Amino acid sequence: MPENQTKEQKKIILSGIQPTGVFTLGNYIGALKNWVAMQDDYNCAYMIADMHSLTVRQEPAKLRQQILSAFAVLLACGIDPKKSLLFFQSQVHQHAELAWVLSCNTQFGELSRMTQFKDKSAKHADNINAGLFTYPSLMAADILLYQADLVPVGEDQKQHLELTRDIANRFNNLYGNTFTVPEAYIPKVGARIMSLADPTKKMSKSDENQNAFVTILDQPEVIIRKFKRAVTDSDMVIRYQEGKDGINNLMSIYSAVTGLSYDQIERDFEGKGYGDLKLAVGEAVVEHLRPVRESYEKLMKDKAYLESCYREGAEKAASIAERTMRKVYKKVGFVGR
Ligand code: ATP
Ligand code: LTN
Repeated sequence: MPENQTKEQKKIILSGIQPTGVFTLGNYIGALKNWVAMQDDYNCAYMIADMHSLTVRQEPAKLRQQILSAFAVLLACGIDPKKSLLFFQSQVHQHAELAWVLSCNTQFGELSRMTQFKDKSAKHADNINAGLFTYPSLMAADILLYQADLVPVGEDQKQHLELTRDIANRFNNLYGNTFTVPEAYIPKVGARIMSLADPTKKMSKSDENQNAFVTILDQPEVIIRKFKRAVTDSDMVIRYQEGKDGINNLMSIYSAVTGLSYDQIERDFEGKGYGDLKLAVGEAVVEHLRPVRESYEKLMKDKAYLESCYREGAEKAASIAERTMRKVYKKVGFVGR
């Protein structure tokens, strides 16, 4: 990007993350690290998707703690509130407002085809609520409110993004040009970090098995222990190749945190065993996450600073969102407010 490109000319990025647990190394390598890296080249808006997390039953006191903690983690990872918009979804009322209008422009059949809805309703058969079903309309609102050009998401969210594009195009055709039609942005590195307990499954913060994931805030000894226990295979050679899911995963984590190529890692570990690799990965992850955890601990002690950041974030976000919302209400025929 040319250096003289102004803030106004940069493309707009929006992404969100649900505060449903402590963020994992998977969230960090697959999403947060890229969010931080994109701040200089794009106009970024990052959101704690607290409203989305209500689609699954949450305990209120715990949720509040997780939301605040998630905000501090994003700051600790390097999201800079001077460069990027950082806010809580629930503090910008336009999200709920636009979600309603968009849900009236989303078809039952479209929502029924969403694989996340099918998966989550199977998993939470006792609570298949309307929010779980209309979740993609709220996600579309998050994105379209900010006229985002690009949306960094993982594979699992691509279908929701396709639907967002369909909704935006439909609305634009029906009411005249209103929304930027966004594109998915799939970051190059760290696409999928796998579970340490079952390397054929994605590492996920809601996994019931605590040994399956490392969180950004785990203490060094916990990180080392979890890596020592990581499931591998019965082979002995450290090589990145098909069928060696456990070793491939360890190598991809090691590469993500050290910047070393697979070739280099294979050379460095020639003649060494799996135990050596596990320890080296554990130690590299500990060192990589140390400054994040230390900064997080400081931030959590300064509630006044956190509050000033999220208040300001919500205010700035609302002023952008309100511009879109006025346009939308006018287009659909409401009397202006
Ligand atoms: P949950 O367990 O609550 O479903 P999750 O840990 O799978 O959550 P999400 O909140 O769905 O994470 O995802 C947040 C972001 O982190 C998304 O951009 C997603 O692509 C990314 N992400 C999540 N897990 C991984 C992973 N294992 N590897 C790489 N990226 C990941
Ligand atoms: N559904 C996403 C979180 C999310 C999001 C968004 C991502 C909510 N709104 C808008 C990108 C853009 C998830 O569960 N990972």
